Amino acid sequence: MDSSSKLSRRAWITTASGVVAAGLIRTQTDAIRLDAQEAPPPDPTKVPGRLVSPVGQRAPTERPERLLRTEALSSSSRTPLHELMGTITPADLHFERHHAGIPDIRLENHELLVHGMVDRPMVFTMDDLMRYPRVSRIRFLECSGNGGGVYSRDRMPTEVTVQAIDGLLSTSEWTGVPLSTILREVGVRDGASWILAEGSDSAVMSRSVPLDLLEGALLAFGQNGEMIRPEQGYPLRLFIPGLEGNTNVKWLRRIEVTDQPTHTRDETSRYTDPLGDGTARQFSLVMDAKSVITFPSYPYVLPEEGWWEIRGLAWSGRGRITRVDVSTDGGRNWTPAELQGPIFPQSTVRFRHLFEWNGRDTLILSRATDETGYVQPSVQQLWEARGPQTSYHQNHQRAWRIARTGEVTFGLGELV
Ligand SMILES: Nc1nc2c(c(=O)[nH]1)N[C@H]1C(S)=C(S)[C@@H](COP(=O)(O)O)O[C@H]1N2
Ligand SMILES: [Mo]
Repeated sequence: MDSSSKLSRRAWITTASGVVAAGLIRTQTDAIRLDAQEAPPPDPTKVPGRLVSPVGQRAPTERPERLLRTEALSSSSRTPLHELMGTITPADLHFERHHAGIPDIRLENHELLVHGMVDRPMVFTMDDLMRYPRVSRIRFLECSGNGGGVYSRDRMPTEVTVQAIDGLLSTSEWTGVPLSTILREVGVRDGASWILAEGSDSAVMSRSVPLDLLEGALLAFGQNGEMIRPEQGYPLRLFIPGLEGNTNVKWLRRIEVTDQPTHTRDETSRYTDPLGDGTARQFSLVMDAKSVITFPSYPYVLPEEGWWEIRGLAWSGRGRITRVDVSTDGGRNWTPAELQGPIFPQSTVRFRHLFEWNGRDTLILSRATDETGYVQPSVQQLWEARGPQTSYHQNHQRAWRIARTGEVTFGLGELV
């Protein structure tokens, strides 16, 4: 590419909406960041550096237009998984999903009511809650609607990013008070088996969760070292490791202990899975094991053949990931990838696999296995289990095609 087309492309980027631009400018691999460069700065050893500042910022040459949550104007925004490293999602890139906007809540006014089948119904201020012993846990959060765009046989996209497909996934270090501590304070009565959790947004989003899935649950107010962000539920959210995103009620204001599910609007009108045999299942709350390749993926272009590192993320709501296999021949042969430790339960794990691209048309896939022995299914296996239409829990294997030109596109359609 000559420098004038670089310049004009840059001019276009600054005027177009960041969302569109982020999708269009990626014609280089992440190894080669040539475009959108300013004139070179002076020798940094010869001029004084910038002074300290109260809040840090990203390097301008990291092209901040890439580090955007897309679909920022709808009711969800997605994490740019293909632009991130390691496992932790920067808090400002955590995906967002809300049913009626982000409420404006002040710490000093927020209260949590815990009542129902308990000995001592109690109201907790944030000061009360923040005085209890805390824990911090690195855990993923995934919307069960994630991946919805790549399930239908008739509609397999090709020019689509991993962000657009699976960006309703993020991982943070969450800090809070174990829910079990607060349930001990109020004294759960014999016979209780569920809770109802309710948010103070204008959707008054509420979900029922069985007590026996709440073992690791947190009343969370911290995210990656700072107070949880408004988008993530400031000042308090229920965080239930491994369960579908929707049960992680944000802006949490009420927990009612019950002996049955409440069947709220949010759990009857949505979040139910049709099964292949014509029945449906409700309360399929645990997120099944899944993996995605984040590099190479659309819109990267491999500039030459040779050794390349396939990189991605794997996670399971049922515990630890024990194994990720990678195929570089469309799913015929599989090789174990390297897993980056430490591996936490219900957290994303970074996997890496070196492969030598021979310049031919290549279809790459990944397949996760968790500590229960569950193996991420192929799309055919999932269709068989769940039928042709389902809106949630589409955790089947994904594929990327590397064309002879080095261009990478979503490749699942070639296998079905
Ligand atoms: N009160 C409330 N809690 C909520 C929601 C909501 O709209 N209101 N959305 C849910 C859904 S569908 C998901 S996937 C997660 C998203 O959490 P995040 O926005 O922090 O990523 O929050 C859940 N908790
Ligand atoms: Mo969700």
